[in-house]
Amino acid sequence: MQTGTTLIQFLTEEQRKTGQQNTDILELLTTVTISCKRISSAINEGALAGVMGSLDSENIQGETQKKLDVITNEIFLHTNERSGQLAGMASEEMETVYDIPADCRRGKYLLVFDPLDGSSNVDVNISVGTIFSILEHNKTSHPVTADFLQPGTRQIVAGYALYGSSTMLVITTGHGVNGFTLDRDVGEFMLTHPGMTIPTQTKEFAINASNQRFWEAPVQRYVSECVAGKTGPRERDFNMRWVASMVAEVHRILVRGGIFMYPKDTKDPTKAGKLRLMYEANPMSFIVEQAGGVSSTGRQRILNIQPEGLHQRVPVILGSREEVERVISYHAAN
Ligand code: AHM
Ligand code: MG
Repeated sequence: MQTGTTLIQFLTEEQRKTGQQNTDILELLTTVTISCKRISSAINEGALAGVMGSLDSENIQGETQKKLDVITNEIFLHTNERSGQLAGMASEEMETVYDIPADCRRGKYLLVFDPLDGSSNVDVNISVGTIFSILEHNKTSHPVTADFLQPGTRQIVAGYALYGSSTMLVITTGHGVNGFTLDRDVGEFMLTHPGMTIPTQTKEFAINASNQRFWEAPVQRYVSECVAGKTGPRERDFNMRWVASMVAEVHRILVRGGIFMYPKDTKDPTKAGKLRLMYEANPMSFIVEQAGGVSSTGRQRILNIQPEGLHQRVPVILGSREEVERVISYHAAN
């Protein structure tokens, strides 16, 4: 009988092969995956569970919170605080760091997450996701914000769950990228997409074109050349997609290639970009690089950025190597 490989079986075997045995991380990832399964159930029930719609509250970024933003944040906090492996957590939905309650065993890791990315899509039944990143906290002190502000190169694990037509979990521990699909009958994420790699070339780009008038010259040039297609300098036609769920866009790029851009623009000069470094750009950049892609602000490798704040925003240009390198070269030439 073909039984398949569960996520934890796969990671145990990966640790054996790489000689990096670490049962603490496996325990932590077990509770992270339980959180994602719980979120998947809440999203699947949708209106039946009375979880759709917005609240009157705003999060730290001044964005209206969806009921599910708050519910999924609570699920992530309260499932993972009992893992025994965490010193603290930080999330898109909380202004400050979350200390592990006194009655829970503490550990040496920090968990940073966006519990419901793309939440503007949730009421219209379009894919959303959860993004997470695990960092080390090798101190006995209770973590403060400064302990979280580690560059993306220091991530131990990064992953996302995609709540789409099926629920998937895609993860890297620094040894490539592997995808798992939730088998609801047995309640486990099963290996379905081993060794995911991003094709180096692509004919598909993703950007919110309604911001075009605010883009900088290098992005204007790149997109206008794509749109010109066969008749322009690229001499081939491109296709465009925009889901407005970064998890869904990155997943599409991992499966069939592409370039995703949320670049720096002049729409709000106080913001360096829209997406957040710690729990969106860094984990996705770790995954993209591990799959053979490139991730940059246009001027700097995202993983090298020294964070200055938990909710810092950065421009994001990621995906197929040849296209992202072209956009970087347009920035350099500017
Ligand atoms: P969120 O975390 O508040 O959902 O915001 C992040 C999302 C990304 O998933 C997506 O790429 C982007 O915002 C879409 O922004 P826009 O609505 O400007 O197109
Ligand atoms: Mg988000």
